[in-house]
Amino acid sequence: MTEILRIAVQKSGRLSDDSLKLIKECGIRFDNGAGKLRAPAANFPAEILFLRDDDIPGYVEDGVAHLGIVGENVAVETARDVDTVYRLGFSKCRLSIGIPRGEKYGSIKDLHGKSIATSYPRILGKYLQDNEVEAQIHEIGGSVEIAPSIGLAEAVCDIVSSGSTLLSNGLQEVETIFRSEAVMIASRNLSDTQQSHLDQLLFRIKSVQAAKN
Ligand code: PRT
Ligand code: ZN
Repeated sequence: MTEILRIAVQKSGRLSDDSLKLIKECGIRFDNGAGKLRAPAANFPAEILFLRDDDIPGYVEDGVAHLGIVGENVAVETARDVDTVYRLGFSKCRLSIGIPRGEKYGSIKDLHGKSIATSYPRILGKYLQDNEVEAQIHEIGGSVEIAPSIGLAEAVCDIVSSGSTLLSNGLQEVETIFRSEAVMIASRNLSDTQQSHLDQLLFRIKSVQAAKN
């Protein structure tokens, strides 16, 4: 059983730069040459794995990786058995409902009986259930915002940051159902040694963040 911490970060995408920056700011040196999928740390008992973000919670649950950095939206949607140990404050976004621009909207109840396209069926399903709204959820993997204009669904539920994607697809944001930021997740089966490496890492992250404020 290895005693180092395997830290899974997104290989390439919106989380990648800030995840690596954070690890470097914690004083951990590693060589992330192009195309590398794993990189041992030079001066900390850790190894960095570069993965697709959607795969990270599963790897952490299985203990293949011990820590991971993902959007909270992905952590919650995948519903894996992992602990969220720290909120990292970057990659902030929201999961919102969008409907065609110009359509009237009073409340979430207006979606009763409608169809909604999303890549987040679990988070959306719970929100609808909590609000006693019965709607049909169409799960699609991406390009969700196109769904209303091609007649696939009457509304969408997708990640929004600036709002320009909704706008350019003729949609208006009418309801935010979840607010997200990057989080650090951890396996529930860490050895005592790994837990003490994690405690040390969290201490460094807190120090880095305190220095910025
Ligand atoms: O390849 P891989 O599977 O690893 O990456 P990915 O394409 O699934 O994820 P990526 O890199 O797009 O996003 C990673 C994480 O960044 C997400 O899970 C969120 O937690 C966070 N994040 C922050 C965002 C955005 N902002 C964002 N704007 N994720 C996606 N978007 C997309 C959104 O889906 C929509 O299509 O950007 C569009 C909306 O942006 P605006 O600015 O036009 O509103
Ligand atoms: Zn992804």
